[in-house]
Amino acid sequence: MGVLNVTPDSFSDGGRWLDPDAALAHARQMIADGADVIDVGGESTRPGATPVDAAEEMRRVLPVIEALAGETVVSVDTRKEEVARAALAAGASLINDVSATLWPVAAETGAGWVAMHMKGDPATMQRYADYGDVVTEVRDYLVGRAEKARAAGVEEIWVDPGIGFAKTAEHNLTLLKHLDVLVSTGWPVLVGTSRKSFLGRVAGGSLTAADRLEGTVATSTWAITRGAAMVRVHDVKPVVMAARLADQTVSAGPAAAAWERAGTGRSVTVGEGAA
Ligand code: HH2
Repeated sequence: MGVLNVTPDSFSDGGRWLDPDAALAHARQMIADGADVIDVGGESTRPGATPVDAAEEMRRVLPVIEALAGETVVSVDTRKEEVARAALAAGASLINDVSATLWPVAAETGAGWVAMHMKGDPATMQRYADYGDVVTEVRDYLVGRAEKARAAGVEEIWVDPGIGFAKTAEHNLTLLKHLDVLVSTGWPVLVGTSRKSFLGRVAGGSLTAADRLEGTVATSTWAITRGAAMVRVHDVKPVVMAARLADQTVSAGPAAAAWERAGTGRSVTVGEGAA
């Protein structure tokens, strides 16, 4: 899943793809580099980000979604029902929902749905980075949401531990270490570590977002070898290469199997991988 942030303030690429032509060119490059899904977002969810209203969010994402919809699978990264509905009408087929609340929209429209774990909202979430057992808590929350969505009739459901959302660096690493606990629930798992700040801290310094590529490749590869079915990244080309090697190394081909389980109707050839 290639990230396309049509925002002025995203933490690693804010302002770069605000112009629709620049956004489209970047999306097409990510597709050429091997992305299977383009995730279009119009509101930053970094800690402390300023919320935007639905009209502004739609103004940012809809032209890009309309232009891309015939070319690839498009997901919309939003917490707002109104934006999700408009994006689906414009051709998106997956709701990437960091609030994990929009399954009724997916049920009603037949769209796919990503449930991501977070506590609070982006403005407040780092206050809630407090867990007894982070792995169990995140798993139970996501399974609960996925079961609700399935009962409501959503067919394509993904779960995502929400790396960096109400989590310390230690929580992020623990969730990655025990990713198999989430994978073993049977719901296809999406993981987004791309350029996140814990990668810099773990490497012994803060590092700028652009310097977190190696950490992104390492953690995405780890996630795939632990059974993640999709990784959400800004730097598609290096991660696709690493993902393909990881998939070929893991003979069971978890990415392909999980995509089939998700009932997406899309298939990934074992050995080609998903990213
Ligand atoms: N991370 C971000 C945004 N959306 N969605 C899912 N499912 N999983 C994630 O880990 C995830 C996400 C944050 O990254 P980014 O979009 O690059 O930054 P910003 O929120 O500042 O636009």
